[in-house]
Amino acid sequence: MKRQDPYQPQPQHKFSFGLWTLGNRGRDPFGDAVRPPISPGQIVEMLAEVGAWGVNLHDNDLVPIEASAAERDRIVRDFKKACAQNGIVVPMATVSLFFHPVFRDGAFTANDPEVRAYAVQKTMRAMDLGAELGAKIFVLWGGREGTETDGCRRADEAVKRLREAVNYLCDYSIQQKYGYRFALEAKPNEPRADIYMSTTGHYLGFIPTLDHPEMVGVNPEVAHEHMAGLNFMHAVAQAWEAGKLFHIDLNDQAPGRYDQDLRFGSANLKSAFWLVKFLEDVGYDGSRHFDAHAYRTEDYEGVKDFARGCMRTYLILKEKAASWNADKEIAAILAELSSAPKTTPAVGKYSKAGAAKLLAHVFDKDAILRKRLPYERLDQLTVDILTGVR
Ligand code: GCO
Ligand code: MN
Ligand code: MN
Repeated sequence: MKRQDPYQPQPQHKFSFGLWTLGNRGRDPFGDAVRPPISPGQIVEMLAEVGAWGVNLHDNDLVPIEASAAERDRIVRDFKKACAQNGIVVPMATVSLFFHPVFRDGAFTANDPEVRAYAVQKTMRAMDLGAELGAKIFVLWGGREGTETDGCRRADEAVKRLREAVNYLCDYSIQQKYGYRFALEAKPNEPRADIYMSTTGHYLGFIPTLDHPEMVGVNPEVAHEHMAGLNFMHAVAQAWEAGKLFHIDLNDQAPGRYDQDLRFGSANLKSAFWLVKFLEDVGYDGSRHFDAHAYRTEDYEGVKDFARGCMRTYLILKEKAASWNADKEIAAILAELSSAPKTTPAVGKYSKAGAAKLLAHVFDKDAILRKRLPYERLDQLTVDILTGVR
């Protein structure tokens, strides 16, 4: 009997891809498309074939920006049918506020009030579309919300405009009973020279200033934090700890490069491992969304290889994380790291009596220093597990 592939994706893994990811035609700033267009219905079929669970979309990935109401309804009807036939769900929707030239100076933060109003209207329509398809997460990525010259507006004015727009959209969701949770996606640059809200941490600071902070969280992306030279898992952990990890964009990226959108785990396997381990350890139960695309050298068979690779790598790393957690030597090191003499005063929450005790305690710094911190061994054990020799 053939053994079942342990890395075969299942619906409970919640792997999703954007229409724009499998549908990416390999265009870049220097060269034209290398793959022919493929319809949303065909992408959904492809997703089912490779074993994914969900498909996400921008409004205009599905409905052309100039479509009439009747065209829109027909397209949505056909797409819903394709999703149902292929057993694919739509967990997240988003809006393109970057592709059309009208957004050349941004959308919610643009200087032209007409552009700002149009951006809010376009987002409301994208929310209608997503709700019709069953999406409960709405991602806002401000790709054009930024500057080349900071002479164009005061940067705090941009924050105020962004707040006004997000507040408006939250109220729209409440009024329409859509039940959306918004996930704000940060990026430091590209396509603008500098984008406002450049990291997940910036958004975590912004969210508590909103009218409905409980409706708004973040959508951190591997590539975006790596472009800023940051540790992605740390950003994810802070979002998680704040109850704000509403969605996640998985891909890969070498720091200091252009926005690469590489297959998950293909550039920095070890960072990907710590990330997967974190998500699995804490029990994150949202989508594992891949916002990446195949190499420009691939055809559509290669696009499937790319999609399968993203999910396979995630599942391999999930298995490695389980091995890491079950490893006796690692467990012993971890236990040793946080041991301390019984006489150590607990800090905890401040009390007058506790503070007096703490102030009176004499710390033996030489004894503290004698304690070993075998991080070299710990990290090598991790490498052994990751490379399959342990
Ligand atoms: C990028 C972004 C986008 C967004 C998408 C969803 O670098 O282009 O990651 O792919 O995730 O627009 O809003
Ligand atoms: Mn990106
Ligand atoms: Mn993204």
